[in-house]
Amino acid sequence: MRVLITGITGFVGSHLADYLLEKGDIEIYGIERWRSNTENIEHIKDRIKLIECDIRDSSSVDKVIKQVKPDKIFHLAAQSFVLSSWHAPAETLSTNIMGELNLFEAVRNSDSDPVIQIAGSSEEYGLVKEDETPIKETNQLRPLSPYGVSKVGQDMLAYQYARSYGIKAVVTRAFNHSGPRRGEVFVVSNFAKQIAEIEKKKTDPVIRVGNLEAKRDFTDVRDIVKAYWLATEKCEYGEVYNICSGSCYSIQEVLDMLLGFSKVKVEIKKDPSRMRPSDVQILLGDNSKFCKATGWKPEIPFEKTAEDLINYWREKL
Ligand code: A2R
Repeated sequence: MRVLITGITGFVGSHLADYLLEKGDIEIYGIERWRSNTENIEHIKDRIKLIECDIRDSSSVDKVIKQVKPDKIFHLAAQSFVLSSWHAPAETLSTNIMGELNLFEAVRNSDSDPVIQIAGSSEEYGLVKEDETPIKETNQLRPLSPYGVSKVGQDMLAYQYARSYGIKAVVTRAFNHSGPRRGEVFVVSNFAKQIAEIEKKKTDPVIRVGNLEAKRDFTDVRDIVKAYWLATEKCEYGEVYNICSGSCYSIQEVLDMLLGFSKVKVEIKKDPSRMRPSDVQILLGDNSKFCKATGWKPEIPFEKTAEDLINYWREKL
């Protein structure tokens, strides 16, 4: 089987490649840009094939599809950070929506008929009312960030291409996920890195934080990539599935958990630059549709994810 992973140099893409290599019998192709940081895939570089491609460039996406002839595509490439989307809304919308459009058009104009997993997000739900949790796939989408809007666009495009052209797209709406290699701009990883830096006396014992009240539903990235694989094996094309643990922690609780793995004494300081113009207060998902379709259930407790992440930063620093 030939699998193409867009975004293979990223957090989820690199874990997915690890998982598929372990499964065996799969040829793995990934795209990279000339300025991609390939640190996350350094350990597997001789076991995968990388092709240069920017998903915003339709002709290079065309070439990749014609060259690889994939049986499955995991479309993970994206401007993935919510906070950046406020500063770069046009880039977020164009990378995420136009990138997917380029991929679908390339598949449509080729002889390949791959199953395509599209990485949607819980951010699509945005404003969620008290009586709407745990959130089901049928919940109204009220995105509260340019990133959320871009993911709604990706989601709708997948639906339309599945219905109009029979593209075998499955949309996964993953809730928060974390683990080793998570980019330092993401909250859990950022706290873990700050703690590791304080332990190594690289900075003053002060942790800078944004909104600590927000509640999020966390899953380990290693469980998430298994779910993405199952989505391509067992889910219905043109359908959308929540992927989440079904329980949630406030960001304050996450910070306390991380601090519990360390002996440092710290001061907590609010940093206004980490606050968003509008924030989603609670994202707690209902994963029953996906679990029923695939038999998946998350196996790694969040305490383990948090501990592995802090150890990752200790080693990296
Ligand atoms: O920045 P790079 O060159 O290392 O590649 C990133 C890739 N990417 C692109 N690839 C091709 N053309 C582009 N214009 C382009 N822009 C970004 O997407 C990297 O390999 C990946 C993003 O990785 P992370 O930021 O670590 O995101 P993560 O957490 O792995 O998210 C995967 C998917 C995304 O669709 C998120 O929006 C969703 O899951 O949550």
